Amino acid sequence: MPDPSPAVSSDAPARRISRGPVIVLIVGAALAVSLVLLGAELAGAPGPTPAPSALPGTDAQPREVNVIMRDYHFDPTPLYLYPGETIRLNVFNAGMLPHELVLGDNSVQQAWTAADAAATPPGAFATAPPASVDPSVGGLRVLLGSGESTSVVYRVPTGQALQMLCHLPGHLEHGMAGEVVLLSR
Ligand SMILES: [Cu+2]
Repeated sequence: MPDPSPAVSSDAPARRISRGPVIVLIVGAALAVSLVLLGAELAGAPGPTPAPSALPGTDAQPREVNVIMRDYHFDPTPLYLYPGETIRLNVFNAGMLPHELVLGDNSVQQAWTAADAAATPPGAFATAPPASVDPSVGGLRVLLGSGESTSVVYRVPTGQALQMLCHLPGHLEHGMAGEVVLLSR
């Protein structure tokens, strides 16, 4: 009498095979999702990176440049600017802490380093006096609390190496420095 096991054994591989495509689909879907996420990451999809290929801004039509401040870094870095162009700098503080954006050359950075150090309150509950520098220092400085944003129109100077730094006490030491790359027109 023939054993009925062939029917069973032919059933078993069929079940095993039927699971195979499901696993392949799950792995495939996970791979597709991670490729999409990787693609978004590489393309800088969520906004802050201004395309270096954009045309220089003018007084009549400032170029929109977005910078997001996070806890201890600027996004994007490097920041691409054309010397002499006019930008509308939209700054958003997405960090939990207050942050400062100082855009300027070395003398501008030094002036704000000193001003912020002088304004630092001596105790935890002391109120900080507002930091300021002589208007002749130039440059650009934005100070924002967590979740705040602002937009400023700014003419990028020519012939200066620029940096984007946060001089609030301890922040630079934590790496809150952004590189500025000046593009040729
Ligand atoms: Cu900061």
